[in-house]
Amino acid sequence: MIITTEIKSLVQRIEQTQLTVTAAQEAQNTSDPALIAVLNNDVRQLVLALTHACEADENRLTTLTDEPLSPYPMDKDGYAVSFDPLQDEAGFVAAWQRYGIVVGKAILSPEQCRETATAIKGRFNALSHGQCDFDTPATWPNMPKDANGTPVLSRGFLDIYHDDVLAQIRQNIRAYIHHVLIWRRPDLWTSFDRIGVKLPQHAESKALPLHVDQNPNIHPDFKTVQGVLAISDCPVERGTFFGVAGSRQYFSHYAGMAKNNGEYVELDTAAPIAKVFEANARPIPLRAGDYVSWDSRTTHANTENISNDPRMVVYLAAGPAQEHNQAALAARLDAVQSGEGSNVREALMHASKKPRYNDLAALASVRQPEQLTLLGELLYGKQSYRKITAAPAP
Ligand SMILES: O=C(O)CCC(=O)C(=O)O
Repeated sequence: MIITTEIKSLVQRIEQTQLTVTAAQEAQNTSDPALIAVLNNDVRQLVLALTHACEADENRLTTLTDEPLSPYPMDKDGYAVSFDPLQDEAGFVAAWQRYGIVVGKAILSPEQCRETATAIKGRFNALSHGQCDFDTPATWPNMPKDANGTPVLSRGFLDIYHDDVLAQIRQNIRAYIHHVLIWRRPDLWTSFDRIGVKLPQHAESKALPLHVDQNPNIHPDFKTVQGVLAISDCPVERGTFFGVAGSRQYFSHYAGMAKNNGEYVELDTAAPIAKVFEANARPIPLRAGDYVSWDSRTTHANTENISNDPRMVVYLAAGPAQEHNQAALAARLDAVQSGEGSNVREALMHASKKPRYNDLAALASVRQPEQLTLLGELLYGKQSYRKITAAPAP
């Protein structure tokens, strides 16, 4: 086990202080240096406590093989069962090990979900100079497009990769703990990925086909994790994650389906294994604030939005920090600087293809600068974990 009483109380303190810092920033548009120092000190203590706990941890997670495929559990309301790793670490870890999928509980509070939804709608609205709005279908033909005529929203992806609204989620302390329990190490980088929006019954809100985002001919073993954080409830009809629990044990079947060296491999529906995947694929409906992570070897897709409300999610993940890899580090810092999304696997930059919408000037004009905490700076690669683990206690 990794979560100790000390870790729980540090997380609680960090959450409390973070709330106070945010309230002060909103009220006075300035940060209180004394509070920031308290926050940073607690983050340092947390990273150290997690380092010790992970070193002492005997639980080397392995992929369970030869298990019959069984669906991820649902609650009585038809939503995926979610686990709070601070309250039920064993349940969280057992779900991950068994299904290669786990849903974290209430990573964002209802208030944080509301603020995030408002911010996402606001950025979209600002990009279109007030001409296009999620909630008014008559305005959708005014969707912002780049010089090539490519819309900012396509196939359920909103091509915004860098903004404070994403930073606040990436440095969320509960998301961090969720990732530490999956990777069994505290020195992580956040992925740089997009926002997901499926407008109600829109042509760009169709289901994705079953696929994996890891090429077994290039990376045959456990390599990356992906995830979707629900900003509003995602019942099946609004569009939600759709996955085959436990399917990572059959990942090697994709070797013959990969058409090139890219990481996206679509399921060949004529392959014998396709019947197994199709029979076991299930929607994973998410409550607002819940967060599903999956091993990238898992067969997955998403469902169409046939409801009357927009699906709003954030694509989120983390993986081991590659601080020794100068090229990866430079790619990340460049991306933060330019606001561009791209696909650099070693740098945890997760655009599946070149982003379709490329008006970086328009994106920059609506971008709210990231207010990173110490944890955020570590997760972005702007500070090194080595400085924390090597420093003598203050
Ligand atoms: O939107 C989702 O729930 C899943 C999207 C997906 O298939 C992916 O990110 O690879």
